[in-house]
Amino acid sequence: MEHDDKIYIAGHTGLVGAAILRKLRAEGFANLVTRTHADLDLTRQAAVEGFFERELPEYVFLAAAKVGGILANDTYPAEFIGRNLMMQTNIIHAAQRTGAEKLLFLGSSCIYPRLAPQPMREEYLLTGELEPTNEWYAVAKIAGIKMCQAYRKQYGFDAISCMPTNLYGPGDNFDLESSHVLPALIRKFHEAKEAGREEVVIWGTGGPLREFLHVDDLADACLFLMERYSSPVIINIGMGRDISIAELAELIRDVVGFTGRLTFDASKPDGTPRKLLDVSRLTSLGWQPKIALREGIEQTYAWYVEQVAGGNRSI
Ligand code: GFB
Repeated sequence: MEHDDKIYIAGHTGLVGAAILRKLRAEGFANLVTRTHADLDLTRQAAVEGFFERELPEYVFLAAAKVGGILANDTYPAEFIGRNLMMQTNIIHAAQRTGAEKLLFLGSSCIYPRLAPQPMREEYLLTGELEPTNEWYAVAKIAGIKMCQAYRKQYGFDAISCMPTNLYGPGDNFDLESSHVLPALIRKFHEAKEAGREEVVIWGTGGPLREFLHVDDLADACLFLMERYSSPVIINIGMGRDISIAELAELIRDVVGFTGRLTFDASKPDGTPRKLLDVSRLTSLGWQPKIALREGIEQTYAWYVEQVAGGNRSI
């Protein structure tokens, strides 16, 4: 990518899109195109095609998606499969039709089989049953990966797909019903500390293991791959190590400074027991994450207190 190439970031207000936008600006890319949901409904094919025909972006980061934590996925299956299929299909098709140079599509570690051998290698995709709580999102994302591979095969379109692990960082969703575990626990511990409550409830048994990558590291990896990677083969992006939910809760409790007790609500779903990525393919290309988990949680908590808990934003 040259600094004056036109780059479209789809989903620039979300956790990942905002981080990619920050990284592109920091690297001096000046010809960046974004559209809010109000300006461009990505589920409307005609609107998306009109936008691509007018703007003719050369590079596309497809970070727009309907995302959420385990409860949101389990509660809104139609939205997770429908909206994601519509948005990604419209963007991939329009980008190819209007001659875009390259497109990066974002998959997720949660679309691998529920009981895939750990750590999960890219070739394990589609080798087993999906996790029931988010199979709808998973099928949509798998379709997006297949569409990128098909458009490369038939049209020679340089579309690549990456598979990020669980992400967190500034700009995350802190709504307690729809968010992922890390932001949810930051908010729960903060509010319990501020209110002087004695207890914080953690969903599930605390036993599942999860890998967490700071979203700024993900953005760095996305630019790295857009510049250097061109293949139909998907590529994992992660930290290469995981932590139990119970250990994560203890870590966040310590960072926030909550002194009460934790209780585990086993009536809530645990989800996949483990989904650690094998990151050797990306490591062999020369990329490494830079932000350690505790440092990333401390930075995210500081952002949350300033931007969200401080009342500067509704959540
Ligand atoms: O982050 P999370 O919602 O999604 O849940 P997944 C991870 C684990 O944390 C589960 C537990 O075992 C939850 O039960 N957990 C404990 C909590 N307390 C909480 C809480 O207060 N809120 C939440 N949300 N979880 C998602 C997929 O799976 O991974 C999505 O459903 C997406 O599609 C995402 O791909 C990356 O990691 O289980």
